[in-house]
Amino acid sequence: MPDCFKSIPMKKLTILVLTVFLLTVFSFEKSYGQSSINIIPQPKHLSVGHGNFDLNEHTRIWIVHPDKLKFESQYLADFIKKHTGIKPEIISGTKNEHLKNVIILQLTRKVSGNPESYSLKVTKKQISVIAPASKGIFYGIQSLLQLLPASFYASAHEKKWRIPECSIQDAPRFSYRGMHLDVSRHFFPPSDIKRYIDMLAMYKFNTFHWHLTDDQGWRIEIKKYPKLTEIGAWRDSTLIGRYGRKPVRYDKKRYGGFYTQDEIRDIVHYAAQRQITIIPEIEMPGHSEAAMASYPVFACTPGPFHVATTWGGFKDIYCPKDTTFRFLEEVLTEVMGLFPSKYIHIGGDEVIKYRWENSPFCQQLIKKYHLKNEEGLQSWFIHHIDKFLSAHGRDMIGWDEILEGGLSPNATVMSWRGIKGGIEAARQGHDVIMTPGGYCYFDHYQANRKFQPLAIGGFTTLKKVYSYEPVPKVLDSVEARHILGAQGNVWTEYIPTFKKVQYMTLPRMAALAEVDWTPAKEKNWPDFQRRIHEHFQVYKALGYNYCTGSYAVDIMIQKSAKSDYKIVLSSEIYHPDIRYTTDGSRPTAHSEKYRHPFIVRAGAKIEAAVFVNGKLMEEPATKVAK
Ligand code: TNX
Repeated sequence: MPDCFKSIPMKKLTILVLTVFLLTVFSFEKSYGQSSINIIPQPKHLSVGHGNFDLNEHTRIWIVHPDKLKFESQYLADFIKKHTGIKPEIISGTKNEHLKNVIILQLTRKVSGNPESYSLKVTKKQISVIAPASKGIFYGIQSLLQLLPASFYASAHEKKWRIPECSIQDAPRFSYRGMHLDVSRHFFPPSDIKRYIDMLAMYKFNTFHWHLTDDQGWRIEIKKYPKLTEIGAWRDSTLIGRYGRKPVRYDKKRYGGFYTQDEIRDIVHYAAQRQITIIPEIEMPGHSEAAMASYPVFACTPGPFHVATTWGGFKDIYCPKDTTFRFLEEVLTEVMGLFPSKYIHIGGDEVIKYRWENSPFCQQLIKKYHLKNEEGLQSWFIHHIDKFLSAHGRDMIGWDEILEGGLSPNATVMSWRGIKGGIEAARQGHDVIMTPGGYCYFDHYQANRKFQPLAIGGFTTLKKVYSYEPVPKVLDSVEARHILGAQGNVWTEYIPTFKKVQYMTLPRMAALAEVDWTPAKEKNWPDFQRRIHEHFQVYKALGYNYCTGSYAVDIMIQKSAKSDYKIVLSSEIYHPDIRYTTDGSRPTAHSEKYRHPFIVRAGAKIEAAVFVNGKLMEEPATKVAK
């Protein structure tokens, strides 16, 4: 026995040794366990056990009442069947604690809980998903499916899978967790929309904001106004390359498409089963060129107008005449008939006021109603629509421009031009959905543009999305309650295919899912990096296109001693092979490999870059220690 222990009595020593042993085992379990679980978004409470539940040909799904959780149990059974060939039997009856090899889906009697909350328990004998409502059960199933390894998703038709023992208590931080898709600039058929909804469901988003109309195409069938899709859904040509680049070139190909009302009903139902509400957006008074081309009588000038073939803003917008309002109300009536969503989005963004400024009719309206100017007229327009929607039991959402000239009483604001609009609206007591360009625009570049497919601009990396905090610091606790959550926007000017939609949204939507779901203090970037790396394997197995992220190296310089500096290198990439130099020379695949922080003298010039299989992935980063 070492001398230092000789003075300790035997009993105390035994306790000490035992404690050290247990602590070692416990911490090993914890880190081992955590690193085998890759759920995104990170659950609120998660603890990991030792063993596994074996999913095999004898596994059954157990629901207590045969008439409840029908969809959820079938969804789970179908998912397992699709990827393994195993067809779990669905049985029902009173829950039995002793039953082995079952996955129990159970609604609690406690109806007061958050309907989106759930608990998931995996033991060797049973898996149970318990929740106050089907929403929670569905999210519990999503977490359960993420406990399976990526190889499960590759549909290898293996018949035995291990699910790690664990216990999860979970509920979302925000009630609004959204993803948007613009189907006007480019059209995606119903089958793609359903794949998109599948992606949202995987990450527990509960809202799909469907941008259905814009200058470049009207995409929703309206029975009373058939020209909206006969004319408005088709453009003669599409701009090639970036907007503003000279010489301007067009592809001269007719392009378009729209969703029939039957298709829309089917998609709304598909989404609802997956606990996703679809918010339709019908743009007004701007972004309406396709509607003007279909029905020029609702414009301020006689036309004719054309469905836009290029991007950017257009000056022909709805003229606020009685007949225009009748038209919009009739359109919205059909829209409300198709979408049960409490919210209806009416756009309201980027209204070019030129026609209103030059229209005697509009100027007279401004005088008649003592409006300040065209902004006042915009506000008056939006108020009218707000009143109409409210009278029909719906709530209006608009982009933050609807703040101009006074906000409508029932409006919810989508803050996209930074966070100012959101702050202002919350202070006025309005609900807000945060979607600031710098964090939530997934049409932006996500890595160095030199190495990326064409995008609109910007630079919104995965790490930046992950770092987003939706509640602005300046709000007090009462105002902060108006922040319902955050949404990712996917404008499709430069996204012509669904494969590219996936590339632009994966993995950024996973980062946003964690922003929306996980308590801020539970967010952990290095752990997210590990988990998203595992999700990449799932994407591969599912055939999803995705971006591996930014390969840029971040050089952090900290003063350590008098003329010494500590250098810390990092990258968005999980376990990157970073090579560096300290003499200003360009790093190669054979330069010093970065393993841990190192010390340099003042004046050292650090250059560092990530290599994959010896290939330089992005321009080296450079910084001088000073
Ligand atoms: C602004 S965000 C728009 C869209 C464009 C987008 C491109 C918003 C409310 N309006 O019409 O597609 O920028 O990023």
